Amino acid sequence: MRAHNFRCKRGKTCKLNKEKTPMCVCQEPSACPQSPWKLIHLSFMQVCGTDNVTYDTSCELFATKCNLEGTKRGHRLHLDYTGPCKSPCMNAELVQFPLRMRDWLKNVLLHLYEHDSMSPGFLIPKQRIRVRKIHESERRLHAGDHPIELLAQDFEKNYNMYIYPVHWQFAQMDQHPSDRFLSHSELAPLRVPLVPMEHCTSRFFQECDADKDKQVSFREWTHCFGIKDEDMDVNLLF
Ligand SMILES: [Ca+2]
Ligand SMILES: [Ca+2]
Repeated sequence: MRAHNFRCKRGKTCKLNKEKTPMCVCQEPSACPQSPWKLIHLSFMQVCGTDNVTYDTSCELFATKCNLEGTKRGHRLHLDYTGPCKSPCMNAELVQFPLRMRDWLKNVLLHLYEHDSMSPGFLIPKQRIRVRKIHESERRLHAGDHPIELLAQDFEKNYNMYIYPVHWQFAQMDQHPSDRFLSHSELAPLRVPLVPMEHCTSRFFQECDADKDKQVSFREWTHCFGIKDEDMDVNLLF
């Protein structure tokens, strides 16, 4: 293989050995290209790792992970979100997280439904029928920044409206592969829209993984959002 079309995975860099054969070796974090912003003290390139350490660039994070290969710390280290690490998630915020997220999921679906009514293509027919029921309900809590008490109250009163959104989000993410388990990388796309609450996202999903097998099963997911066992329905995933 020629050196110029040889690619290494993140955290590794290409070196030629004595036989002039290219090989991938761990990159030295200090050899990562410097963020151009560092000079003016901005944090656009910074990322926060699951170890709650701010890295100047994602290159530094992946190089660090590579150098820790085979260790527990290395195995656990992933890119958590872009930007410097936020303050740790407090217990009181953690309790609020599923309430806010449940409400947010419901509103995402309702928005999709409204767009879909104007120009179809956002939802498949089965989904449209399910969301129509939520949309038609007179009692729905309108999108907005509601106090936690109101969100908790609404969940009790209108519990049925939240069942499908929780299923829908699971199915959206469970695609690589579709095995009814969410891996860390399947959960990753959810971090982006959750920016304002992101400092609780990791802790929430860590605690969601009740049996600590590093995957969030369908059951663990629905439990985390307060969906009862009898309302878990694999048919809603399609
Ligand atoms: Ca999966
Ligand atoms: Ca699990």
